[in-house]
Amino acid sequence: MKLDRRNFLIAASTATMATRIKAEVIKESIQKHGLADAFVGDYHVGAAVSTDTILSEDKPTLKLLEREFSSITAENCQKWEEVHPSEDSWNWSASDKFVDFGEQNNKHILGHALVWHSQIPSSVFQDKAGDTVSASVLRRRMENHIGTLVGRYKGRVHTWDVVNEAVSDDGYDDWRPSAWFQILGNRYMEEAFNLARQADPNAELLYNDYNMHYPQKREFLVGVFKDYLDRGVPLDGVGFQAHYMLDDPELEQIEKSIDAYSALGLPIHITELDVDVLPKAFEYMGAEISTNFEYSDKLNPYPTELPDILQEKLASRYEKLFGLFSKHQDRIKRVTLWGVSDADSWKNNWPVRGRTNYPLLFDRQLNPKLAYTRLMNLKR
Ligand code: 9MR
Repeated sequence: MKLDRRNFLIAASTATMATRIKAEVIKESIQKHGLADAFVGDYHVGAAVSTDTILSEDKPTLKLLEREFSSITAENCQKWEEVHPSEDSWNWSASDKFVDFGEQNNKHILGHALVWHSQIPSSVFQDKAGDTVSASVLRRRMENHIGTLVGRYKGRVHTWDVVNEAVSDDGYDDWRPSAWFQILGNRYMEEAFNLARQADPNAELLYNDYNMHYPQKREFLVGVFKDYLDRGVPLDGVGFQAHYMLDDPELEQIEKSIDAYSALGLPIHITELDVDVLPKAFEYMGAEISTNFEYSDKLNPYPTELPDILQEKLASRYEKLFGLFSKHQDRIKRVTLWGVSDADSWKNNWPVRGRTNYPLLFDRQLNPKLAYTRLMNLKR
């Protein structure tokens, strides 16, 4: 066909119409059936919710959460320094709203994180003179914190990340030498689980950590968990944070860890999934937030948009990850993304501040990315 002006206009408007119809079909199917609906037979699909989303009542993000996810995690608002900034003060505003939102929308609600070495006032570990507190004082403070926080949401928060990141980054085969460990010894962890169980006997209690695919970490934690289960420490499941890169870790490594932990009879929760698409700033692959690298343009190659080829790589990575999770759906209870859209991901600032990263399933305008469509297609 000769492409004169008239034919060109007809062809162009047909093409535009086709694109529009396609976009509308996708939009409609998204609105009726979100991601969590698509995976309903396999596991919960969740997202972390920021304090800002909750406090500013960010309608578009909340609507998207309602539609797409069946589970929500408190990204920051229940961390010690936010919810319990000093010994006698509690800040419930964001945390209460978060739980209310979850209940109103019938979500599976995740509390995060009761005992962690990070995001906790240093005064928790000190007396008024600034000296390190005794074990009994710290134990009392932990008791008060867990009892008050878990107690407040008894029967409402379904699952708690009880202890977060207790393993050392040095060799991954021993306890992290945190203030918790130094003052209470390794029993601080089981005490935290016992206290959480006392505060809400029906809540599900998890251990949560990054790099759960590392063999040394796996071996160390499998030993700890076996001992807990033998002695009746109330550990109900294992959280893999899953802060991944496009090509690291390999699926095989992740699968070995799924096998190892679930062989103990413990269900697995994928708790903080995201996929970093930017150049690696350094070899360390954890999520210890005190490490940070200096910004350079070389480390921030896509400040305005992600090239198609990487969009494709990201989609394929997500497809493979969810494929693996669904293969093990009898052992995996939940897959939670660490954030809703690329705009609110911590990955824009870690391990290098001020980069533009694209780690999640929704773009900065809250539109579904190619990775989202691929995941929906897995279930069509
Ligand atoms: O995403 C969280 C970010 O907004 C906070 O600034 C940071 C420090 O509180 O924590 C981030 O979430 C972390 C989570 O609580 C535990 N695992 C690692 C996550 C990424 O650092």
